[in-house]
Amino acid sequence: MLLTEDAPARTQRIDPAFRRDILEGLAQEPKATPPIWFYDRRGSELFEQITDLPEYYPTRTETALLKAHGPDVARAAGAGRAVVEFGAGSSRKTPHLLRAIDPAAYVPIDISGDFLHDSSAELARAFPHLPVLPVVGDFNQPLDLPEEISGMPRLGFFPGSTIGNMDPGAAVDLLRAMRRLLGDDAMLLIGMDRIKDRDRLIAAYDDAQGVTAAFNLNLIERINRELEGDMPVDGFAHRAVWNDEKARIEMHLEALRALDFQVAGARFHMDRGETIHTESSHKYGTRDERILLRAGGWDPVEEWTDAEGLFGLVLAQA
Ligand code: AVJ
Repeated sequence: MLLTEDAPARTQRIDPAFRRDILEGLAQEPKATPPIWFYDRRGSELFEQITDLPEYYPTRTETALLKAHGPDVARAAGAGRAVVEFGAGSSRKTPHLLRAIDPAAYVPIDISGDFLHDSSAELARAFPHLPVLPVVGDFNQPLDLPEEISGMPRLGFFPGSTIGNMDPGAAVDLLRAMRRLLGDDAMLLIGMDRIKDRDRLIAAYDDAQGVTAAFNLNLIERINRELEGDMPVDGFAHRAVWNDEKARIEMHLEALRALDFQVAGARFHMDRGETIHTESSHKYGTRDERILLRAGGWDPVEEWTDAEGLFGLVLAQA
């Protein structure tokens, strides 16, 4: 064999936070892992594909709401704000908002530096007069906003129903942290997915083409590759269930037979039918949205929804 072949994957550095979260999550009863680890390169690509699926209504519904109601947001928020986007990633929704409200600066915050710098460069090209000031960081941890926007009133932007990934308690904590970070004269524009017909919800997380299944199962491949795991990919199936009591879609990886495997030198066993709970996506009713915001220190001032009431876009003030 030629020695000029690509370096083997095992020379890759182990991310200590990934290792810790996965080992703790698999040792837990019931097993559960945080959804942030879905988003390696492949996972991010699969998520982009999910947003285009016929069954996955949130992205296209929210994008249409932003297009239609950008001028309403501009009227309510006024010009000259600094827009601070939480979890900006590769957002294709942002241009609609920026075009409508003509902000003084744009601050995208994201944990993935690569993604952030690519998308910031693209936005800076599309809006040549707008200062684009990316911040690489985890918005669940304390962070600082750029000097350049000190003294400017802020508009927080938290689209995509990302808040749905959090349990209500953690969601309230995050809203309060945003309130503190953005200041007393801030506003917040947030997207929240509504409670609806359960078949419609389940289809959005268990699509006919199997893209969401591939997204969920990719976590196993990532664990095997990055944490020297030997989890059998064919031993697991994707499951999406509606937990009515907690008003959330849960994604699980279910063991199709009794499984024994190792991850980073630790041994694990799963019985047949046992699952790893990989994601929760909480849904909110129209009143629930407002209660959550108030609990988080924000007063709802206006909200917009589509004709079917699938998705809510809410503007709130500090
Ligand atoms: C990115 C958290 C908003 O919960 O709908 C999509 C992630 N998971 N399909 C969501 C997701 C499976 C998505 N969020």
